[in-house]
Amino acid sequence: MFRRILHIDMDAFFAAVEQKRRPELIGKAVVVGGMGNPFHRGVVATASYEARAFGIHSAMPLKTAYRLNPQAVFLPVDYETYTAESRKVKRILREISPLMEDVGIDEAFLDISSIRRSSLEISQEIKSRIREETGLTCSIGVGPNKLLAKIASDMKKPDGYTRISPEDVEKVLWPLPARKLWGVGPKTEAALKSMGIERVGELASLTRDTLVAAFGKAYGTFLYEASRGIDETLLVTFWEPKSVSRETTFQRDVGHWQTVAKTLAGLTKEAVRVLRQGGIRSKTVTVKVRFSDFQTLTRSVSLVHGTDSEEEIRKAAFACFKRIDFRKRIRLVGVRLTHLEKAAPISES
Ligand code: TTP
Ligand code: MG
Repeated sequence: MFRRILHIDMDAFFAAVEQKRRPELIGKAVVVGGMGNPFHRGVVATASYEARAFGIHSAMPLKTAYRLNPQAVFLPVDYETYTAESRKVKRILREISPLMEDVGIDEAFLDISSIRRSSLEISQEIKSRIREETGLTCSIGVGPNKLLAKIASDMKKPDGYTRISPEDVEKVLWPLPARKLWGVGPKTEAALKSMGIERVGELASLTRDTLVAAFGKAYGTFLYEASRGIDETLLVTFWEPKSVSRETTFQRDVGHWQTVAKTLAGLTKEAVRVLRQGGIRSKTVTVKVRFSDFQTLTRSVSLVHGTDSEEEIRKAAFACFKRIDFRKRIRLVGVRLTHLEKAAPISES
């Protein structure tokens, strides 16, 4: 079975955050870098797509950027604000799947192999949630591994969605310059050039022995496999969740017990899915209800053993729910699973 990996990369990240906080900059050439003064030293961290049209790009001296477009708006780098936005994005991603690898301030991998929805649907949900909660856009790549997902996210920008399947390797991967492979930097690029290799396809024409002789066993093997779209590396997840929760606010306050119960069952199912996907068990189930007058009640049940059984957790959730006096209309219902512990590792099936 193939894995399904997403790579999410924010569009013109620093510049987009600046445009969001100063909407008068939307549609304008914005250059973020250094102290934001093109007459002082410093390089471009990023440029809005409008500025890129003038040939301005990351790592270019601010002075050069100014020469290319003196009308551009130059702004200083404000890491604190970008980090805060980055955290919001990562939180959304972790809610979709706990198997998230945080790669940098504006990118992450997400393993969605065990989510029973299409990659497109999941990506649309990610995009709309990021847009709602941060006002920003991202591009998403889908592939059977990190290597191809990362290449895919870069193929259509901004706000793109690109899928590369294993059959596409020849058509999509081989025409690309070799440095597009994650792990091929300028040094390798130069070494390959001296061997007459510029494209991934040309790299793929070399034997494993040739590559190992030129680059050593580990890196030579990496190049051999990468040029064929092969990448078995797993996501590196550092995240230890403290709770998994799902809640929903009704469009209109609800007076029917059955409706709330049905919603609670759905939310519980969702929470259990996330739990299982992370290979986690929970020992405490809490249900939260908010009434139309905003009075909020929670009820908890502790289990003897940690569990990831949907039935057990649903029963616990309903035991909580039944302890809530249902005399007013309900505005919100939610379930939270806490006292988490690692289950035995899930096997790939
Ligand atoms: P990138 O994802 O490479 O660039 P980007 O998000 O600005 O644009 P794109 O739409 O092409 O993805 O980098 C993310 C952020 O990292 C970027 O907004 C600014 C910062 N950065 C630097 O500070 N210096 C650099 O040389 C690069 C490449 C990025
Ligand atoms: Mg980006």
